[in-house]
Amino acid sequence: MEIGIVGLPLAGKTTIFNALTRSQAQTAGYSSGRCEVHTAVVDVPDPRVDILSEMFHPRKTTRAKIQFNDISGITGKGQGSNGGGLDAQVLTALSKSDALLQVVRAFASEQGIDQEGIDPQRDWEALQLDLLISDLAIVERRIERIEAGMKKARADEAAALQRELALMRRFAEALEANTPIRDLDMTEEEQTLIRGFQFLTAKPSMVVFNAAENDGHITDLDWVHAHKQTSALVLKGALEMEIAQMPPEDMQLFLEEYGLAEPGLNALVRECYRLLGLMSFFTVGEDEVRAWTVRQGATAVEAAGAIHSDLARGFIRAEVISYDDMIACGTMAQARSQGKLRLEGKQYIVQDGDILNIRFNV
Ligand SMILES: Nc1nc2c(ncn2[C@@H]2O[C@H](COP(=O)(O)OP(=O)(O)OP(=O)(O)O)[C@@H](O)[C@H]2O)c(=O)[nH]1
Ligand SMILES: [Mg+2]
Repeated sequence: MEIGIVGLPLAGKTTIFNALTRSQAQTAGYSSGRCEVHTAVVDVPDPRVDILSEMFHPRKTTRAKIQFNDISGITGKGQGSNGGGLDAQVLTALSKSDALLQVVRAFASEQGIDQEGIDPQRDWEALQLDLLISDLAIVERRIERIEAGMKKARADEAAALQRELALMRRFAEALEANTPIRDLDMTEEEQTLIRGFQFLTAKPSMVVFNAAENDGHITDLDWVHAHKQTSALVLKGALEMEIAQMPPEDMQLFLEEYGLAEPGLNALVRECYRLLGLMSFFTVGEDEVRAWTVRQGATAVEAAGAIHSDLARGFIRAEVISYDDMIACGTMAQARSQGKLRLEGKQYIVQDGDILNIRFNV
């Protein structure tokens, strides 16, 4: 899973990337406006993994992971540094993202971009416009190609092209009215059809308002939540970066002092995970306690496949216990004697937090 961090120049993308990934990428004194990409993989914070690890004392504890890509180079002026649409490099980096983390400046900038003051809604809309324009260009090119292709298409092909044309025209109309593609109702067939296009406004989006340390007054986020597959939260980027770079002991003290249970970033990472429609199941044992990622609604055999293709191929049964039952029982032996371990078949729908043991034979 990859999340692309995007935003206008100097919105604090790299600051939030550093906080999320404990990296030390250079934050900007000024913006070059060029495309630069920083990449890092982070653990998904999950207290359940810590608790299971305390219970089983494994040699190794492995968390679920998400990759973040900090992508600069969107200008918010309807053009890249080359003057026409988004830079090819930016577009490539964005296209392979499964979701976008949109950073919006809500702090007073010292970089001379603040003549017009702090206006998160204005900045967010400027960012959306770049994404909308990029999608519209792809849609328009596709419409031209379909129209050309229809002239020489056989009857059976023509019907499929006709359907796609109708969908693309619907997208064009929506995008021209500033509506992101993810707001539209689509059938499953239509969703499959558009997957290859990697439309930017079709990607689930997490909007982060990067607020100043002494300022918590962004409260109205309804205008963001009005969009589908869109979440919003306020984060103090500079402060989070400081916290993330502290030694663990200092971090604990600092959080206590401010009455915080955990860094704000943890909630952000979890929310990204949810927005992507993902969940975790666990495997436990003396060797390893591990969180695995599957999409919500995955079956037992799909979960087995996430561990190893052999486990899916030779799947016999899954031994399943819910996280809560496991905690209540305390040990696997107790769970077994209390009959809390269930045997489930291939089609069992895995629940978030299930602990699985796959029986297989290859
Ligand atoms: N006061 C304050 N300053 C911040 C905050 N976040 C970022 N900054 C400052 O804003 C400037 C730009 O931050 P970056 O994180 O480099 O912004 P960026 O979006 O990565 O910039 P580009 O990559 O050039 O587009 C830096 O000087 C940061 O120190 C914040 O939450 N509060
Ligand atoms: Mg940057």
